[in-house]
Amino acid sequence: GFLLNVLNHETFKAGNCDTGFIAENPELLDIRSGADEELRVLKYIGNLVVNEARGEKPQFDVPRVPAYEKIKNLSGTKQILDSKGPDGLVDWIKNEKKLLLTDTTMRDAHQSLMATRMRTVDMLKIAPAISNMGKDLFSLEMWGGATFDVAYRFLKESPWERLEELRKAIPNIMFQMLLRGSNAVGYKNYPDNVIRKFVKQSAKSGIDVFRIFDSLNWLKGMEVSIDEVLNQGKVVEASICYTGDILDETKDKYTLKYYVDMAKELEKSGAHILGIKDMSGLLKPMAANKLIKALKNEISIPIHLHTHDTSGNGIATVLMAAIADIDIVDAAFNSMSGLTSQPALNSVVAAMENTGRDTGLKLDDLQGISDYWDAVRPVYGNFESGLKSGTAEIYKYEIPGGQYSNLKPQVESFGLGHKFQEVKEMYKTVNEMFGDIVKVTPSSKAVGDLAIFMIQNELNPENIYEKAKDMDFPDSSVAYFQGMMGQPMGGFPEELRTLVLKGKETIYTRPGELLPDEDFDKIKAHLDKEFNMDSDDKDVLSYALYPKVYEDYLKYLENTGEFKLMGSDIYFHGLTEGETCEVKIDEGKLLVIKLIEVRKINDEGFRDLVFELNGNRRVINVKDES
Ligand code: 3PY
Ligand code: ZN
Repeated sequence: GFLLNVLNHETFKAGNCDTGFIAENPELLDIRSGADEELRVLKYIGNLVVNEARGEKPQFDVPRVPAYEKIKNLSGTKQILDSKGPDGLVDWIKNEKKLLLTDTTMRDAHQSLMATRMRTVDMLKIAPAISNMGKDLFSLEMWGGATFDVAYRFLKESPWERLEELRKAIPNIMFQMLLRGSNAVGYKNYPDNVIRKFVKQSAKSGIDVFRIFDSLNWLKGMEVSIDEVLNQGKVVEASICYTGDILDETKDKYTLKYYVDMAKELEKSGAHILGIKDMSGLLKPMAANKLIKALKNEISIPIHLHTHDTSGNGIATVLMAAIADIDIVDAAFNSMSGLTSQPALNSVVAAMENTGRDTGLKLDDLQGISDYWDAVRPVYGNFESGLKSGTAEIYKYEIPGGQYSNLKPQVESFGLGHKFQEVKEMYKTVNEMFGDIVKVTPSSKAVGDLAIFMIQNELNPENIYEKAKDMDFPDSSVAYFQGMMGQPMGGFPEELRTLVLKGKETIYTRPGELLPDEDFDKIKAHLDKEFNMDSDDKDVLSYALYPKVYEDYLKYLENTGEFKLMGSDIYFHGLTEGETCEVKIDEGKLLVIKLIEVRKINDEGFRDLVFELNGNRRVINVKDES
């Protein structure tokens, strides 16, 4: 690479270099920013063109950052928290008449609409505008949930870098994450020292508000994370996961009393804010009004509502909660809202204008940001679920928004695409077989995986005990019945537990009490040796949470490259013949790439691709996998 860099350098070509030339141009010695890096980019695009996009590339609008006036000394909820601490922040919330808003676009909205695929570049570009025009937002939910894992697994980028870069770009609005209690940002319980280290590092990297939940509403599963967030001096938003329907008097499991009792327990645990996490959008408008009113009478900490718009009733739920004096609600910029995502933020702002609970946010400003996301979204179209309208059947199926957008591809990957409706019916059936449980990551995954397994093997609640006697159940079913996701209210159904576990034991204590501490020094030594790196706490944590995913990510960077600055239209769709694009490979390093021609496949199954790169002709060959 080095020689090519030098040979291609303008000064060298012009014959103007003396012995100081290399010393003055040290970047030429940097292999990763040289011709090797250029080749990696061409290979990445070439592979997309030949093997994925297959010449069909839609036309995309360029997402435009709206014009705004830079405000000097921007100050927002972040400064309130930093100067007054969580208790001071709580006092401030209590004195606010405004309906406070959290924007979820950079976390739950894309998790629920486009399988969590939004890339950091698309967030960073709009971040300064959000910092200015969204300065009166309560918080931005922009991390946690599935975003951690998907960043490494599918986007090949670091979630930590996303957090830290956004933090720099938005210094004034609180950052909020979704933390799955003892499951952190994963699908299983982790040792306590992993949970504590993860919380500590997340706080250090920029998270202010931790929305903590347990997938079975089991308080013990939240204890360690709550305690560690308190240790870090950050905001504990302890959450109840809402399921069922408190308006239905014939149901006696998830009643108003159940939620009020849990809220009181969470307040006692030291929570600064109570979260109501309506992950599937089951909280009907009148139920929201009733629930918030009751909670307002029984607890004194502020309340923050999170819902999904799957039924189409989301805005009504938000407004009925506002009437009942909810303090904070979640919403997403309009172009990223609705359906399995959150209710529409701009519309909520409009609805509250000139009322006692006016949000103080400016609609014109918000429109500019929404327009930006509107242009970003089509690039991710392949990851959308195809749901076109709100659906009231969600009240029957009780599938979380984030899972809904993933379930279809998951079902398709088993070759059961034509049986999606049956899988949804089976999801409901499995929930009943489990004894009607709270369904949210990871308990929802246990239900979903078993539903698919049952359809796949033609099982039903009647024949399963005979027919599946010798079958290995999905890992998530086994983990669930082993008690590794915690304890469900009402216990495990005995016959099903025995069938699934086949002699394995169930634990009835907190898994963290039994799991041995993670050996972080050992992980560091392993990473440093295997990957020739000087790993830091973030690397070590990523490995502790997802060893295989993290190693695959590191190997990908080594073997294929890092394309985090490449525009998403190119990253997902490549180029068509005759098209030119600019690819940033480093700050201030731009490649202008034109795809001239895709040649016919040769006898070895390769195709030559002719590019022009910064004006120079380059031919690479790519194996055609079709
Ligand atoms: C998550 O855990 O990622 C969720 O969004 C659950 O609703
Ligand atoms: Zn959600």
